[in-house]
Order: sequence, then C-alpha cells, then structure tokens
Amino acid sequence: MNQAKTRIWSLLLIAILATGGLSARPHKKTEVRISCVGASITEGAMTTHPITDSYPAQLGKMLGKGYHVMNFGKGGCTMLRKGDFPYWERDEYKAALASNPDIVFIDLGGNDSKAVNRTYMEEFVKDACEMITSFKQLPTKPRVIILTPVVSFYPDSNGIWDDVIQRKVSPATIEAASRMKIEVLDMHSVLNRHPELLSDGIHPNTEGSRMMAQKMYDYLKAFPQKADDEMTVDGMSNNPFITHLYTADPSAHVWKDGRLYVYASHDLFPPRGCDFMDRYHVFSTDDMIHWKDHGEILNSGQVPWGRREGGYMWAPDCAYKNGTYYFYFPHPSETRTGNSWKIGIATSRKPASDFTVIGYIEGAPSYIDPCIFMDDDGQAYIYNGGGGHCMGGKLKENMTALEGPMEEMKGLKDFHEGTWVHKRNGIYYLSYPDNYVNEKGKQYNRMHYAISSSPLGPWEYKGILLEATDCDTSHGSIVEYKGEWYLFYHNCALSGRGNLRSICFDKLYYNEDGSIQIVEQRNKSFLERR
Ligand code: FUB
Repeated sequence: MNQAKTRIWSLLLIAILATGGLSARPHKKTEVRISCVGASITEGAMTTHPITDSYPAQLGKMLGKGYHVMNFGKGGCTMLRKGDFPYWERDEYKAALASNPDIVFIDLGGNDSKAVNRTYMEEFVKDACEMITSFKQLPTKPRVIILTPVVSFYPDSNGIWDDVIQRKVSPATIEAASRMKIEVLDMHSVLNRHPELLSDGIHPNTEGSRMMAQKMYDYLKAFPQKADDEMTVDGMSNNPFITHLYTADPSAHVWKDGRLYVYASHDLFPPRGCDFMDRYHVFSTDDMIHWKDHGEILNSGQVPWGRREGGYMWAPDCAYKNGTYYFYFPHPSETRTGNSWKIGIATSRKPASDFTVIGYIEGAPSYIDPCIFMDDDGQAYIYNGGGGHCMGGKLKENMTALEGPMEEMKGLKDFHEGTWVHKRNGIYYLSYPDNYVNEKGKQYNRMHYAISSSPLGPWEYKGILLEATDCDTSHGSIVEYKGEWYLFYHNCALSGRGNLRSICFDKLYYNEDGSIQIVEQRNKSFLERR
C-alpha cells in the first residue's frame, strides 16, 4: 500500500472510532462518551484481538449500555512534544479532541521513558498540563483522568525502562494532575507483580488488559462523578497526605463518630536525629480525601514527670474506653534518655483535644512505641519495644495499669520497633519495622508481620508487608475503614531527609488464606533521590 492510501485508511479508521466505533452508532445524548488517549498499550498491541481485547474495548464491554468507549491509542507515542513520536502530531489526537467526550483517560508516558526521550523529561509536567487543558477546554467540558504508565519488564535500559517510569514519569504525571486538579489512576501497580501477562515485557496481553479495564471500571463505579476540585490518586488523597507539617509514626483508629483519626508524632526543623520531636498532632477524615488537622494535642512541656529538656515525644497511640480517650506516648524522664523511657498516659473525653497527662504505666519496660490493642471482649493489651525486643501484656480495666508483667513476644524475625497489633477474621496480626540495610549499606527499614491465634502470641512470622521507603525508619498502623483496609506509614518524600518525615497511607489487601499482600506505595516520587 502506498503512503497516500495508508493515510486515507488511517483517517477512515479514526473517523469510524470518533463517530461511534465500527457500528457507527450516532452520538446519543444519553450515552456517556469515554475517549481513551494513549499509545500501543491503549491500542491493545499484544492482545489477541485488539479491536475486542484492548483495555478500552474491554472497559466498554464491562460498562455496557449507556457508555460508548472510543480508542484513540497510537503505538509509540509520547506525551513529550519533543519526543521522537509526539501524540500531539497524530491524527488520533485530533480525532480524540473531536470525539465529544464526557470522560477522557490519558495514558501516555511509557514511551517517554526511552533514552531518546527521557532527556526532555523536565518538560513532561508542562506538556502533560497542556494536554490535559486541551481536553478540559472542549465544549463538552470532559472529566479528565490521567493514568500512570504500566510497569515495564523490558531489560534494555535504553528502551521503555521501569526505573525511569517509577522515578520520573509517574511522579511527573502526578505532579501534572496536582497542578490541574484532576484524578490519577495508578496503573503501575496493576501489573507489577504479573510479568507473565506482558510477554514482551512492555505490553499487557488480553488478561493484563482486562485487569487494567477492571481497575478503570471499578473506579468509575466507585466514583461516578469527580469528588470536587481535589486531586486524587485512585480516589484517595495523594501521598504524603499531610504536607503543611513534617509528621511521622501514624496510629490510625476509627472512633464512634464514624471518622478515621490519625495520631502522629511531629518532626521539627531543624532535626537532630529524633531528639527534638516535641509535640503531637491529630488528623481526621471521613472520605480518605479531605483531612482535618485538629492541631497540637500535647507537648513535652505538659508532661510533669518528663525529661527537663523536653523533646523525645516519639511514636504514640490512642485507645477508647467508656467515654474516655487514652493517649499513650513514649517519653524519657531523665536527661540521659537511656533506660528512663516511660509510657505516658494522657486522657480526654474528646478524640482530638483537651488531653491531660495523668501519669505513666508503672512497671512497663523502658522501651518506646506503645501500641494498644482492644480485643472484641473489651480486654486491652499493651505492647512496646526497641533494640530487638518486643514486649506485650494486659492492661487492667482502668487502662492505666498493667495486669501483670509484660512479656517478650516470641516468633518475630528481625524485630526493630514500632509494634502494631490488629485483628481480622479471628487472626491476630503483629506488624513491625525490621533492621534492613540495602545493598549500598544504607538503612531502610521494611515492615514485616506475624500472626497468632492469641494477642500475646506465640507469633508465626509471615513476611514483608511494606518495602522500604526512603526513610531510615519505618512505622505503621493498619485499620479498616468503610469496608477497606489501609496501611498508614511514613516516608521522606517532602524533605528528602530521614528525620523530616511525612505520613502516607495506601490500601492493604489480604489473600484468601489471611496473608497480607505487599502494600503498593502509590506515589514513590522519593525514588528519584534514592
Ligand atoms: O519517631 C521517633 C521514632 O522513630 C519512633 O518512635 C520510631 O518508631 C521511629 O519511627
């Protein structure tokens, strides 16, 4: 076929897609028109029959009547205007702009990670913002949703390279979304544990495309409308979710007012290790998007028995019983912190204000990071630890005294600190950071977990639940909220400094046997620095 004929055929195909697909259905106002902009993955390059198996086609089938999904994918295209094959110059782009969309999915960026294109990466955010704007300004004022690129297993680092996708393209995609206040779907995590579904390392097959379509379908069903002007990633606030303060050690609880509360410690600038940490803030949400800072609830100056010089207000926890909120915090009583660590207690009738220190837990070993687990029968358990020791015991009915001596928790592997205990379907889970040092000799703690049929063990070690972030510490809590499970943790994404941390959260999934899948961290912009 000569070039002129090829062009006529391609224009014809685009016209067919833009006017309603191969069935050439007229544009009915009752239809939700969805335009999928992208490259070869959008085209369905490695699917069995791209016309029916590409992810836009499968999304169309899933959505069914009332939706019309159009595919404007063009293999090899870049988001970058200076890329080797810019989407901007393709007929598919023009056709997408002319497609009267109600919703636009933009899936570009994989090809931008190629060596020939990545040299222009500085311009990715600007170009992405302009492309988003070009769709948002259409007369139909479509909802624009941008996708982070799918994982690449391609071994040649000059080609579509996952390292660049994770370190540069995905963060730039999220940054553009943040500037334009649009939604992001994290597609990288959909297939990153499924190399078998990308036989050439780059393109999902029919099943991989189905999984992509499923995520998009689930999202549209969960969020038929964009929540408001907030930018979201997978329908949640971006990570880190608190950006006006440095925060660490999040302990999450759902209280009886139906809100999810996060009790966090506070890294102060300039840091000296964790020495100057001096106060706690509480944050809450009812939709995992909008967060309220309830302000400071306690500082070291309010601890009568505390260290004269203050500081060292480390990872806290909170519990509720009979109308009282009990806030537990580790704090030393001596200048030389050594073995003067105590588990302080402050109480309030409110979850996020008016806390008063009433003392500390007599007889608790001198360790840090208290965790309180309330069992279904109302019995409270307390844990703390550090230096390789994890201790646990029962609290008395009054929540302020030990029922008996705390005991060493048995069966954990490479325990460091930061115990968290939760229960699901009758199984007790104890999670904790380890002492991991990476191949370059840098400490980046990961989080592990163990299970038991009893809150005090013995524990059966199960594995890693969170890979290292960019912090030398890790610290997390696990909670169920509105039918979903979440892991809260911290990273150093905002500061790039180990002692200026920021709290994050991500969804946590269980396998059928109760084991926990490794949690996918949605915004790993910090990788750029690691
Ligand atoms: O935030 C101070 C300390 O760093 C915590 O107590 C530990 O868990 C670690 O996150």
